[in-house]
Amino acid sequence: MKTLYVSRTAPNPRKALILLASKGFDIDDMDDLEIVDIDIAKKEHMTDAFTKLNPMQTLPVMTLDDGTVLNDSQAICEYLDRVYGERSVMGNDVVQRARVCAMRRTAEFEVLYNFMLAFQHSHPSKADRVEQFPEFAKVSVDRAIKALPYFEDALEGRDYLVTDQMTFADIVFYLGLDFGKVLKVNPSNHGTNIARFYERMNERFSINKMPKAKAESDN
Ligand SMILES: N[C@@H](CCC(=O)N[C@@H](CS)C(=O)NCC(=O)O)C(=O)O
Repeated sequence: MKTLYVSRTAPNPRKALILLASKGFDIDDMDDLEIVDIDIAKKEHMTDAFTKLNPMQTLPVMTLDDGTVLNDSQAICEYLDRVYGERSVMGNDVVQRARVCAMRRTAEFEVLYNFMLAFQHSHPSKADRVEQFPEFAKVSVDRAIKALPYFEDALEGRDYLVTDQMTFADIVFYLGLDFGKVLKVNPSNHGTNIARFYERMNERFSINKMPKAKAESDN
């Protein structure tokens, strides 16, 4: 049995959960893949057992049947994309794949990553995880906001960033916008195209719409 360790509210694990959901899979009812919920707030990702699995103490992590451990969301999503479902969200030909990659990396480095840095440098729960420089939080938020017009333009007259179907770049950009809300950046205030895009993605993939962790008594 393959196992995917996640926190259902954290952006990087959500990439994998949304990818599978977008391909029509019920993540809690898959024949060959078990989801294990790890509570970051309770520091379950820092236990000895989890650290043995992933010395980086981050989520998501995936283990394969042959014992392979994947400890990065991009690697896990590449694997899931190829193994599950017909259509590739990474792109269906060489040029499409390269364009999805470029857009995904821009969304990741300019938007999601800057919001994550802002969170790490300002939130009390991260104080024992990183050396915090609170002034860096605002700089990072500003940098993410500065990138948004690029995406507003890319969404002009279209539903998704790269092709007429949802790709992994859309998933990462949506997660960037969604995490920005934690930093009080409202996606509705940064252009009509972004607002429309966010609403549509959120309708399908918000934390509330996605399957919840099973109650402990169910396990
Ligand atoms: N490169 C990693 C980064 C993963 C990452 O930073 N995950 C966050 C959740 S979004 C985490 O596990 N944070 C726990 C912590 O910082 O203590 C990936 O993309 O998988």
